[in-house]
Amino acid sequence: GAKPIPVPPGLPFLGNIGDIDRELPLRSFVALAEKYGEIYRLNLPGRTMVVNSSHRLINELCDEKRFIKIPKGALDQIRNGVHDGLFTARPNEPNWAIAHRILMPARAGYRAWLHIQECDANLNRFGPVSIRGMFGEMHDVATQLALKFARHGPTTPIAVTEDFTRLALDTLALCSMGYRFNSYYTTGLHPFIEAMGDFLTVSGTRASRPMPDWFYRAEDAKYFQDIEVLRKTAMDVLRSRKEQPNDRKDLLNAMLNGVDSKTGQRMTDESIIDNLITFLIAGHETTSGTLSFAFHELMKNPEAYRKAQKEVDEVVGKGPITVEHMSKVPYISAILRETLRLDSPITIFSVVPVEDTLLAGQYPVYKDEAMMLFVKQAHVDPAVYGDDAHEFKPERMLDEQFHKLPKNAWKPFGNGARGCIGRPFAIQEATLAMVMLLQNFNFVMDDPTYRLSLKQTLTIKPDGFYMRAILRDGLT
Ligand code: MNH
Repeated sequence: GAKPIPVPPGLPFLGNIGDIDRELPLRSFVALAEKYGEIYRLNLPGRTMVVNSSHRLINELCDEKRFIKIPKGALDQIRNGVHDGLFTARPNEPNWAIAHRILMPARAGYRAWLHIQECDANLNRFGPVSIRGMFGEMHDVATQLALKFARHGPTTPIAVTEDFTRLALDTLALCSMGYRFNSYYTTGLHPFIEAMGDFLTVSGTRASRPMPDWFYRAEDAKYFQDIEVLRKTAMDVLRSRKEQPNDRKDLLNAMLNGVDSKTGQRMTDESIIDNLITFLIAGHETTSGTLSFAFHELMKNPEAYRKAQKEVDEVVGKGPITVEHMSKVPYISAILRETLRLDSPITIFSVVPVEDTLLAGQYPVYKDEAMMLFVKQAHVDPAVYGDDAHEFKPERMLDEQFHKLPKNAWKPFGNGARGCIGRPFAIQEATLAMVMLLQNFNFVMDDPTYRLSLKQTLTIKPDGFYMRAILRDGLT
């Protein structure tokens, strides 16, 4: 029979809005899950959301016939800048399907690609572009990071997350459109990066403004100016590529030259610009957060650190790192998977039921109501990961164990057709960075008493996490 979904007691009119920490919403979602269990509903002004934290509910919500993605909250606000780009498109927006077919790997490999080998050379694609082919440019940017660490010497604290954000942004811009931000060689941030950061922050706050819109006139003026900066930069890159075509195997050429297999249509300039900006938005914080958390886990787990460095020394040694090495470091891959389980940078994403329905055969939920998939919490469900679910154990993510996980038990990249399109890109970039850094440096925590604290924007990342990098025997 039907069972009511628990609702934390709230205030009249404001509902549960006061139950959500404005700085770190994650903290509240975890606390409420611990108190109310695998499912609870929050009443917010003008809408409700149902927060799901167990594997069995997440598994059900991954059924794309019953539940679809409709961007809400911050994601809906991001549409002000990138419209129906891949990340923010609503169901049935034709530009999504066209871009998806042009940029997704061929159907045959698609399922395997989503669930199995990230580093399989044949499946490892971004539409017509092979991720392998991007290795050289990824290596170029990773080398700039290593050089900076070496320049710093062993005593300067490294702002870990900031430097990985530079890596992620520079890598994306270079590999997707041949553009160099040169973040390791400038003091301030590139105007595009500055504008993007502010645009994302305000997209987040705009989604839950306590005051009426006229109160935020100045903030909005700046917000729409920032959007202009983003679009103008992308438009300039597109225009110069059209004026001087080249045969780079990058995402911009894939979008410019791609023809949709189903409709025969090409992507419009608007849609190309939307998606160029989308790749930078969707790909930089997530990849940077993953690397930051991975190193934090290594600092806290010396045994795993030792094994990782040993693997790098045995597989790569002191010589140059090549693309072939990327699929030969199973322990590093497992570290990234385990990091994405415990520290998923995207902690939560949402879908809506296509019609009124019951969850787990008992909880009534409504058409178009936000169903939150709280994957970070489901990733520690003892029903799947056991009593040591909270412990960092890369061994459980080695291929053999990883492929035996129940369906939808590991969802850091989202789900189905709306799942991450940049996954092999991110994995190759993160693997390379880890291998290069472990090969060349010994890392220590700058403050050995540091306890993880989190910063939340669209994603989460460590706050105030500093390491120091000690060269092992000169850069290779
Ligand atoms: Mn990525 C969608 C996580 C790296 C481009 N990405 C998603 C979603 C998650 C996600 C979760 C689904 C969001 C939702 O359902 O609302 N992404 C990640 C993580 C990493 C990542 C954890 C790194 C680690 N993503 C990247 C990179 C790129 C990228 C790198 C670009 C090169 N992601 C996307 C795009 C989408 C997406 C584009 C939207 C896909 C679609 O809906 O068609």
